[in-house]
Amino acid sequence: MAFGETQPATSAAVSDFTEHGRHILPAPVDAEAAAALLAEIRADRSFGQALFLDQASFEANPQYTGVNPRPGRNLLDRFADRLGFVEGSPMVTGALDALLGQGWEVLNRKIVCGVPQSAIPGWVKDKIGDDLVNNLGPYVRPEYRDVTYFYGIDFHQDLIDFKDRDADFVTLYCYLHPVTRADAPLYLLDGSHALGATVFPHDLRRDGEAWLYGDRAGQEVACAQRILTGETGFVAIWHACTLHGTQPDAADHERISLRYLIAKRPGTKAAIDDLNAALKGPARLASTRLDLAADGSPQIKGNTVNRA
Ligand SMILES: O=C(O)CCC(=O)C(=O)O
Repeated sequence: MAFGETQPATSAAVSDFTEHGRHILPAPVDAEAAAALLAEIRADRSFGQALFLDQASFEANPQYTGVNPRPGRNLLDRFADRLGFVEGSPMVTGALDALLGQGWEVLNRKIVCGVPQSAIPGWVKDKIGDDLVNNLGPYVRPEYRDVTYFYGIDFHQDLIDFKDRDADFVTLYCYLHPVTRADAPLYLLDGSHALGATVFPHDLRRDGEAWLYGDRAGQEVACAQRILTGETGFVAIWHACTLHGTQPDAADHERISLRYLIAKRPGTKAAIDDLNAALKGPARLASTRLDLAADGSPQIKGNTVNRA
């Protein structure tokens, strides 16, 4: 899939990616269209406790994998004709053309919800504790798994879900309403992409306002933490090796965003290739994470981003 009309290359996207591993659009995309989409999503779904399984049903058959949106079960597909404000935005297509070359394709797109504490049943809170990846999919009723629900996620690279694949794709995130410090904004570590792909959980130490990030192979970079608060229609794009995460939503309402993964067309040459060739580490890994047991359940505690 491609977004349609392409635009002239935007070199700010490439220089931002080279230096920081991310590009933040200079202005929001159409905020009215974003708010209209949000209203339709909220009319379709209430993001309260009714999302969740009861404890007995969960315990009877815990499912830790296959709990995210997938083809045929993706609420955003219902709103496909409302996405022109992102997919047709010249700022978006220009940045993607510059980074990925023409003919890039959407690997997937979905709605992501930061669930507020008030909506999470006590038994779920007890279970997730200090887990690293609080994707609430396992605890959500199957019919609502057409959205990804988070209660925070530790610093990670989006390559985490793609073992044996090059970092030849980017993530695009769009806020559908204003996101303040209380609304689980993304925390992004500027320049962390430079070490290339490393295994989750990552080697991170706080150093004053910055983070020291190591690749466990002798290299270390100091990264500034950038908190992505933003207005309705705010869009950020980041490299698949850029560390980012969220703290639990502290507001009394959910945070709703759109998340796209967008890849270079196979066999083409683009700026992302030069960028990946200049990384100080690999652009792909055979094994991307160590935090899960064989059934997909979390087996490591000690979340870092919650201490940011
Ligand atoms: O929306 C969130 O809370 C986390 C999203 C995120 O980090 C991701 O989708 O990779």
